Amino acid sequence: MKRIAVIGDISGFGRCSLTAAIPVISSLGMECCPFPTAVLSAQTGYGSYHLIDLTSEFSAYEREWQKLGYTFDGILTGYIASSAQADLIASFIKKFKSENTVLLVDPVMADDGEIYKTYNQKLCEKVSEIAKSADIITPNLSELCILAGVKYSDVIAKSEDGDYIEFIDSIAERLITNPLKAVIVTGVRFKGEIYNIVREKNSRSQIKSKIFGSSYSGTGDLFASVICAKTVQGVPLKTAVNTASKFLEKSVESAYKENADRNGGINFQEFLEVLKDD
Ligand code: PXL
Repeated sequence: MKRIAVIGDISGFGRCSLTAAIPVISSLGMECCPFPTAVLSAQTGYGSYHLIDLTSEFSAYEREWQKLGYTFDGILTGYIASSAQADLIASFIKKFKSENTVLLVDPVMADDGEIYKTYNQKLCEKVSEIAKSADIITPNLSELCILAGVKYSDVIAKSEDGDYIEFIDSIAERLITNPLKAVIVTGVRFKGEIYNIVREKNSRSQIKSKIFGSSYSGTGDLFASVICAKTVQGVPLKTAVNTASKFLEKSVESAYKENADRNGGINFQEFLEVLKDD
């Protein structure tokens, strides 16, 4: 059975990070091995939460995995609790990534032009370094801007231009340097629809979906989990993005129709079957 290590937090509420990755990867018939970076009572978008940073446990946890001698077909990284932990993750990747491992770095840092409450510039710089070692990255627009050193407000200022998608793609293209093979810019809003832009070395494609309400917690984590699992299965990237977009569209629509709180995430549990379509 294929095996994917997922480095991310476990949050009691928010349907994000590990509570998104475990069901997605498992439903696609793969073993999901969680490497928890933090435990939170709820994701940080909630007004109040309790956060247990697991940085001090990282090395002991990793040592036990080394003793087991397992290898991974995929490694997926997401929410990082501290800049010291980012260094440990970089070193984990060196130890556990083989030539055949798909490394997907979801550079979780920011949304709507604002970095997350528990992030700072130093951590963002380290996330950017880790992203350079990936095969695939899945930034949202805010994260793309941080990775490329571009001002978010300058990009948003162009959001009414006819060539907005091409403009964003040109920023993504600049990030493609060996070993990074693909940049997928997620959740770009343009002309009343939402786009996922797939930039590979010599090609671009985009998949659009309907917009339902605002941005919901966990969508980026669900998206990255689908792409990582499908890529490990050998599914072409564009097909994987198509499936992930359909899965998210249905899950967001269901949450929207329920009038659900954006912090609580989306109703993906109802649509895990959609993932098996291709
Ligand atoms: O979905 C990204 C994410 C993951 N984990 C935690 C978060 C967030 C975004 O706010 O707070 C704990």
